[in-house]
Amino acid sequence: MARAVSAARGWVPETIWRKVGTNLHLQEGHPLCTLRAAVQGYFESSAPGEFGFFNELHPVVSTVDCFDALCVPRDHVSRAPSDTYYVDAGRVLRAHMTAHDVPLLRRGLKAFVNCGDVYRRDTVDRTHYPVFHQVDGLRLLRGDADAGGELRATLEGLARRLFGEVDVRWVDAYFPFTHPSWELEVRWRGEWLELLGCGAVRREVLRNGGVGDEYQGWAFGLGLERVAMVLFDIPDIRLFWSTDDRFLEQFKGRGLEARYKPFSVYPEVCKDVSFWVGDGFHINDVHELAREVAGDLVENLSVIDRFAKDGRESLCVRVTFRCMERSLTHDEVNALFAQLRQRLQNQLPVVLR
Ligand code: FA5
Ligand code: MG
Repeated sequence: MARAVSAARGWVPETIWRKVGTNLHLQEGHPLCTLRAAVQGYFESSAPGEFGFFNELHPVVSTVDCFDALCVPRDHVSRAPSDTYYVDAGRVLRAHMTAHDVPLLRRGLKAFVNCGDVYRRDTVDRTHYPVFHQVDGLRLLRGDADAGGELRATLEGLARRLFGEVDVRWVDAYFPFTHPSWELEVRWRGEWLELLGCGAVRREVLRNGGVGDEYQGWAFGLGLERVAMVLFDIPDIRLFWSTDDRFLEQFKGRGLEARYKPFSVYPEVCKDVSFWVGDGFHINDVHELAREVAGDLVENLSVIDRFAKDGRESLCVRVTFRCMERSLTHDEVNALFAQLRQRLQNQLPVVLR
């Protein structure tokens, strides 16, 4: 059974491959494109001519660029096949846009902002999706410049460009490729929202990019969906993939002022499945199978019960189905659920109860 799992994990599902090349961040009028353009416009106007912009870098990258060149430790979770989509032993679907930093530095660039689709195996819920979009930026400065001051001023300026006159705060963070590192949060409707991660680029990373020691650098990375969800009142991350005009038309030509009004909320259908788990089981595989079987008709998966008996563990997982665009029929949900049960049994180290 363990072999079946590692085969399933090493393989990028067809549903994921189909997203490659969609480039929502380049589709005029799409909320992710509007937000990407706003971020890009900010860097164009705050430092005219300084930054290069890269929006069409291919998402298949080497593990060296994605991890090693960025000093990601050998045992870091982000390298695990349960979290990252491996195309083969040496290549992945990029897990973050930072994967392009070292290659762009090697091309001799001193400041750039890049945007694209990134891929992570993750849970199924309203704020997680296996494909999402990030904007990453990096700037080199001479060794005697005030890089920390520039980083803070630039990124606070970005926060205000997007959110208006908001309170912001800096929270200490950890990223393998920057030190020190921070997250910038903005106060939005009474809550602190994580806007981006950033920091001073590690000397070793700069050297991997062929940058001489007379330079220092700062870098940041921002997830577009979470920001677009709060800015535009979008309640579910799946909506970004909708081709329904009732969604898309609400954003065309409205820039950052757009606010989404749900055209309808269709009923959910919940189903529970219980099983014993064996060696090599990873909950992310259940989330992935559910997406494989039901695509965007699956809204949420949650473990609602868990117990151990005679050294074995049992889980009960609740699967919530809902379509954003129409009502689902019971027959349709029953068929999807039966298929999910069968594939759980066949492909994962579990025994259905
Ligand atoms: C990074 O990916 C770093 N590369 C960012 C960075 C760049 C730091 C340069 C320092 C210098 P993190 O894993 O926290 O960091 O992801 C960044 C953002 O992606 C998060 O703030 C979040 O908004 C978003 N994000 C992460 N996982 C998901 C997901 N499954 N769905 C949607 N958005 C996600
Ligand atoms: Mg984080």
